[in-house]
Order: sequence, then C-alpha cells, then structure tokens
Amino acid sequence: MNLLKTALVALSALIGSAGLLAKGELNLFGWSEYIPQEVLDGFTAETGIKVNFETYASNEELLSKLVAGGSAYDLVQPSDYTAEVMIRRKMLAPLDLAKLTNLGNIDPALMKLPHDPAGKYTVPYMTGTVGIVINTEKVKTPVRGYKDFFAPQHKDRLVVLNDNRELVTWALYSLGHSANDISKETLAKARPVVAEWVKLVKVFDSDSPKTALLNGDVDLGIVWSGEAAILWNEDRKFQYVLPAEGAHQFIDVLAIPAGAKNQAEAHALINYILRPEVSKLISAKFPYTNPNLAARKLLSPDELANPASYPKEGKLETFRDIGRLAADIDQLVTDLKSAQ
Ligand code: SPD
Repeated sequence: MNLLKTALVALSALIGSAGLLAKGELNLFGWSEYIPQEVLDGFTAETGIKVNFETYASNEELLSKLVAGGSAYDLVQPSDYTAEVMIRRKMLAPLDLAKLTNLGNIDPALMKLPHDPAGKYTVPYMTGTVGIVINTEKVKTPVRGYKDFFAPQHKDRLVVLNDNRELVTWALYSLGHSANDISKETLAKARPVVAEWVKLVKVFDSDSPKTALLNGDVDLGIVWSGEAAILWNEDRKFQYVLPAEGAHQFIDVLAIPAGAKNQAEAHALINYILRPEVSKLISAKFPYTNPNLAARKLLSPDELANPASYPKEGKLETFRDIGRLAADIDQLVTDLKSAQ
C-alpha cells in the first residue's frame, strides 16, 4: 500500500513538473542547499502548482537580481537584514496572514523582530549561526575564535564563506567591535586585518563549504551552521565552535516580492512549508535551527543533540540593515581579494 502511495506521489510529481496538470505555477528564488527538492515535489503533487526554482549564494546576489528587475520571482528567501532593506525600499508585498493558517507553529520569539516589526512581510524559514569547524584529527592546537583561526600556521588550510559582510564582521569582532558597529572608521580599521586574512584562505565557498572539509582539502572552516551539522553527522571529528569574540545569528525568511504575479501560489507554498511534517523534512536534509516549534517536536533526539544545529551557548548577534555602507564593504573585500 505504501509502495503504491509512493509510486502515485512520484507519478503526480512527474506529471506536475512536466506541467501536464498544471494548476498554476510560481517562481521561487532561494538559497542553494536549503530547500529540498522533495519538498517542492510534494507541494506540486498535492496542489498541481509547478515550482520553478532558482538558487543564489548570497543576499547581495538576490538583491541585485531583484533590482535589475529582469526576473519575475514570486517567492524569495532573504536573510533578516536583507528583508529589512527590502521592506525599507518597498520591494516586498504585505502577506495575507489569513492564508497562512500554519503560522502559529513558528516560535513567537522569532516573530515581529526589528527587521519586520509588524510581522507583515516575512515568515521565518530557518535560523542558524556562523561558526568555526575544526577537523580535530588534523588540528591539535585550540581554536576558540577568529584570531586562532586566521593564524599564519593555517595558511592554505582554510575554507570560509564567500560573503563580504561576514568576512568584515569577523574582522570587526576580532578588533572588539560588535557586528553592527559599521562606519567608515571601523571599516578602515578592519581593512588591514581582512588584507592579511584573505592571504591565508584556500577556498571561498558559500554554496557548500563542507565539501572542502569532507574532501580533506582543508582542515578548518568558517561555515553556516547547517553545513557544520552535516559534517558532524558524517564524522564526529568535525567539531563546531562559536567564536568567543562573537558570532552571527541569522534568521532567513520567506517573503513575496512586491508586484509578484503568483501571490496566491506563493502563499500556498509558504503555508505548506509551515506544516510540521514538511518542516521536519527540511531539517532532515538541511539541519539548521528549526524555528517551527511543532516540527521540532517531530525531530529525533539525535537531531536535537547536534551541537551545530542547536548550540547551547554563544555570544550571538543578528545583522541590521547598514544602508550605503554595504557597498563600502563590497568594495573593500573586492579590492583586497583582487590584490592577491
Ligand atoms: N545554504 C544555505 C545558507 C543559508 C545562509 N543564510 C544566512 C546568510 C546570512 N548572511
């Protein structure tokens, strides 16, 4: 019976993705390695709505595609501070909360935060942190923070996120600043630090930084927590450390661009993702910190005990919209990387 059901779901997903029984479609633009294809297939099988899925690896890529205006996305997945930028620039449509009947599953502590104080535009998808992964079979000296990580003896043994705001934030933390203490002055102080650090990095990768660690190409990484959680599941030698100086906590959200043509379909997908049993599938494939409390009840003790997915302590901060200084950060990192 189960086999028959699985075959029917697969068949209708196939028919749905071929558009044969299409009851609408929607264009989704989301982070790479974040939304399981099986979730999208399940949605199509149930609703007949075809999902055209494109991915990006940074908030800057998302923003520049939307600003260029060449594409017609119906559902996007910015991080909190980028959603804040988009709300300020009137780039998001208000959500019809009456259609989001499963919204009550989300942890109330993650609703109505400074990026969307009225809770009108965004729905939390996953949260996570940015921290250090250490291959403890290869690295025997303690690595507690950014200064230990970017030590000269680690030259060509490092993978880090290819993300300009992240890189500059780590430098600011190492200088005793907080993540949002960004000004022309603090950027001038961060510049020589970043200049030294980029010389030590072997791989910049935001899509799948775990790969260089798994392959043994590098021994240490600064990565998204979900990537660290996968490494931990693969092999306990990969330990996750939240840097002592401070670490970034992100809340990635679902939101509908202003003027999107398929808003009813986008609402339907958001509400589908908010179902506990669907959200559980997302956690199984991409083990970030799940903000859906009903889904968390379905996770196994092993999933909840993963120290990267559910860290017990850490000095955490979320990023805020920094306006035009975001362009200064991009210029700073681009200059230093090209001077290599
Ligand atoms: N592969 C999914 C990565 C999601 C990372 N989101 C957080 C970005 C914060 N700058």
